Formats: sequence, structure tokens, C-alpha cells
Amino acid sequence: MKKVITYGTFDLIHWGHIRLLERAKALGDYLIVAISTDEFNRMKHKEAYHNFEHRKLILEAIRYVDEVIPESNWEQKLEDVKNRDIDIFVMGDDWEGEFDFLKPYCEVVYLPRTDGISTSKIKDDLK
Ligand code: C2G
Repeated sequence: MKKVITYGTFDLIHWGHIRLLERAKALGDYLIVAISTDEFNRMKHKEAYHNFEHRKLILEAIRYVDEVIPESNWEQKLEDVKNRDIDIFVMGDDWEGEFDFLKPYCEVVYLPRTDGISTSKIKDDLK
């Protein structure tokens, strides 16, 4: 079974997130999504509209997602890849190169971001 993992805040879920999750799942058989805890978001200087529990509930309802785990710090990725026997690490290409340190442990794939949508665009457009 080929296991895939990806990380993010996934606040105000939108079609850009869905396209990312769809493509990530298509790379393997089982997709784990590590979503930022509210505390880690503060460290990322990101304020999510939905709290962790609600973002987790929404992610778990998405057909491409098999498991949702917390992302509580920058350092956990290597542990996650090792402890969870991950084959492929996936991120949008706004992170291109940032996680190449994982290459000795798993395949690292940066997928093109979806243009025209983002959580901050939604917030701005609604103002
Ligand atoms: N994404 C995308 N297209 C968009 C918006 C987001 O492909 N229009 C992707 C991002 O590249 C990322 C994922 O969707 O791979 C989640 O996006 P965010 O919730 O913004 O994640 P981010 O805040 O970048 O957190 O440790 C990594 C961080 O937790 C990533």
C-alpha cells in the first residue's frame, strides 16, 4: 500500500485545496493530511477562521482523505515520514525545494498550485 502525506492549514476549504488533495491521493493508495493545530498556526502567523477540530471534521469528510493528523511543529515531518512508513510527501509548489531534506526517506512531490483561489482571496473578496 503506497502511503502519501501532505501538510497544511486547509482553512475555508476551497477548490484549490480539493484539487491538491485529489492529485495527492492519485499518487498512492492512502492519503494522510497533517493539518496545523491552532497553536502551530499562530507560529505560522496564520489566523484560521475554523479551529482545528472543525478543519479536521471538514477534511475527514473529503473522499480523497483517509486520515487527518495534527501538525504541531515544523520538525515533525521527518518523524511522520519514518514512523508512518510514508512513501510520498506532497506539497503545493509554493513550497518548491523547502522539503528536499526528506528525499533520502521518501519521494518528494511539489504539485502546481491552483491559480485564482486562496483563503486570503476569499477573505479579501468578502470584505
Ligand atoms: N494550495 C494549492 N492551491 C491553492 C491554495 C493552496 O495547491 N490555490 C495548496 C498549498 O500549496 C498547500 C495546501 O494546498 O500544499 C494547503 O494550503 P495551506 O492551507 O495554505 O497550507 P500552508 O499554510 O501553506 O501550510 O508545514 C507546511 C505548512 O503547514 C503548509
